[in-house]
Amino acid sequence: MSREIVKRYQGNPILTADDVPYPVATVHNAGVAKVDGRYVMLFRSHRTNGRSILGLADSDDGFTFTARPEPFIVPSTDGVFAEYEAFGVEDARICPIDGEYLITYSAYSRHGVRIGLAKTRDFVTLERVALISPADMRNVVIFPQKFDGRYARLDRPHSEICPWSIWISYSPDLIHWGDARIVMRPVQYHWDEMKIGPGATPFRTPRGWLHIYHGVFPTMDGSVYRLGVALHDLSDPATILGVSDHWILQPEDPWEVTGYVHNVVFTCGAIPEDDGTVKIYWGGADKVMCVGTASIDELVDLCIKDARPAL
Ligand code: M1P
Repeated sequence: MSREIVKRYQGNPILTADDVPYPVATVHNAGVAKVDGRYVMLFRSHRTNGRSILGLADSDDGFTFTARPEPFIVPSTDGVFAEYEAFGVEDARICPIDGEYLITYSAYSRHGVRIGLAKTRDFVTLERVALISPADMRNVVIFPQKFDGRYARLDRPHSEICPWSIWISYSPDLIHWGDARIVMRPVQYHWDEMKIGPGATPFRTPRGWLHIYHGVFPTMDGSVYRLGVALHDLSDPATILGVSDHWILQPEDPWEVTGYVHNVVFTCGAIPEDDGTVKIYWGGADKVMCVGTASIDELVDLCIKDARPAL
């Protein structure tokens, strides 16, 4: 089924460690933006010490990417960012809003993992804004629109009582976040029963905000990471209109089944196109980058016509 919903690009994988002109062991989990008609990919790479950095690659068509000569985001050496990024920066998401690009990323240190926020206008210079979560938070995506004057984000706190669910919170200034509530939980004995997490930056459709997320199922052979899809109300993103009962993509190609971490497809970016399709980008087995296309209408239909409970 997943092969029919997301059509894999025949040239996958589209970017690997061999394509990067500095030493890295992996290329995966990239945020993607369309900038003046060109595609910019902000990909994660493990260095050979196991810690991660973020690099850039550019493309005219969204399929063929060329990596830039230097990494774009490496652990900071300044002040509070240096303290909380010492173990690496991971899994960036890009949100285009108000003429600039907000970048959320996981910041790792001996204090745990939390979310950093940076911004750029041109993907040449970068300004770090703030660390915007406490520890034990990964996978934050910001909606590319304000709601009643506030920014909104999907985030992924974790607790023993309610493991790895998707929450929403709001901010007047991108720095201070609150008014948090849960919007979506894993479903017991379902393909996403172990954990779920925000994936690609949500994008607007006539019927709602489409959010492609990841869900994890535990097996005797390790965890399987798949992608699913949820639809949020256009004016109130805390309201979920539907979550597809089915996954839309699962590890099938050899570079998704075997790699740095086996059986993983993991998205941080998707680009809606004018022809009614969306390009979905995913890391394969935490080692390579892949892309596929899907019909936006079909994804929305899946959320509405064959839904599982959100909570
Ligand atoms: O190895 C699979 C993924 O595991 C983590 O994702 P999550 O926190 O949602 O379980 C992350 O380390 C992610 O980068 C990785 O792809």
